[in-house]
Amino acid sequence: MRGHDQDAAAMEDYLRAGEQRAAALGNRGRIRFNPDGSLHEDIVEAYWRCGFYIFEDVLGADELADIEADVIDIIDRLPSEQGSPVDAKGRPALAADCQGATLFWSKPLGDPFGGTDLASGRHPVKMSEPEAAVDAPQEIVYLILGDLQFSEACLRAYGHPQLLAVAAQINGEDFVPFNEALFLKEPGRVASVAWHQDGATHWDSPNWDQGSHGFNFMGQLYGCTAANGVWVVPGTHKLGKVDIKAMAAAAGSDRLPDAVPMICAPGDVAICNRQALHGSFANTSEDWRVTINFGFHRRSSVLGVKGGGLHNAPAVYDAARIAKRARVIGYGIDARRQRFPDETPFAYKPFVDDGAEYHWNETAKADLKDYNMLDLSI
Ligand SMILES: O=C(O)CCC(=O)C(=O)O
Repeated sequence: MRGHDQDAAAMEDYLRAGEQRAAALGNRGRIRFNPDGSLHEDIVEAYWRCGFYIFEDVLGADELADIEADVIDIIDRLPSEQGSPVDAKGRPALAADCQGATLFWSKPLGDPFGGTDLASGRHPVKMSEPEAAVDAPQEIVYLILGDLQFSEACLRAYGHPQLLAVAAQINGEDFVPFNEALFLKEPGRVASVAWHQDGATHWDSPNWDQGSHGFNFMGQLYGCTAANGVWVVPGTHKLGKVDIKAMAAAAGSDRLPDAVPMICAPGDVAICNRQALHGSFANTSEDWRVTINFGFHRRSSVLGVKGGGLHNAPAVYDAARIAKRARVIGYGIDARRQRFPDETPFAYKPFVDDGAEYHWNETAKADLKDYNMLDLSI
């Protein structure tokens, strides 16, 4: 049996080798558009080849400061323990009055999903669970769904004109929302996310292709490293469902040999195909990772499709449901316009076609409560 030190040394080698493989992929740089507004072909090629791309320097210093302030406030307002209606200061806890799924807890450095039937068993392999410090809390929040109702700064990032333009290029100008999440990867504490492919609905569709289950943007507040970041096995988004158990068995551990880390500086935003095999290790590093995660789909992947069950209740997604959920894009665009008036706001084609207008104000804020119960989860 391997000892703790051998595993730590093997992990260290794995991180360094992964960094080198990642650097060789040629899938990072600033967001670039051609004069006609199309996304630069080098980006399009690298995204579809690898299944992910790192957009550098997307969120500016002001925006990151806003997000940091909101994240600190969110953490401060978390329930004092799972199920508690109050935070550590005795105030009503964040999300205590929400009906939708919001806070996800795990034991420190644990793996809540790997090797279980949870989430339709899509995380078949248990990740290694390093020992946490004795003074670590019993459980910590590592993931918050529906986070735009708790953070205007995250809502404004959601309305980022260049990111929405990328979404229109990848998923079509009538693209639709998926969901939003905040991953809080506290150093020395926070759990792994076991290897998985997202997507539940279209794996066996006759017209399945490499983009059927959309993508997630992953904006980085503090940046991310090989040790605390998300790892991806490049190209797996093209392969259909891969045999994760067999891959881990062949590797002899959870260190899949072809995987690469998404390495980002503060303000970088990765785009990651949801079909790509990906996961993250328990954060035994000394660095925080805070990821502002938001995904988009092709309308054709969602309209008339029965989804849900993983993030919210199952339902058939009709045009009215999609339009209602897409109002959050409108709020994001307007919230951003108010904070960054010099930017040209994104024009979302479905709003232009319908003449729909959304204003970010107190009524809209109230309207965001539990908005994620309408997530378009496929
Ligand atoms: O941020 C992470 O650690 C995992 C992200 C992930 O699995 C996802 O967005 O699907």
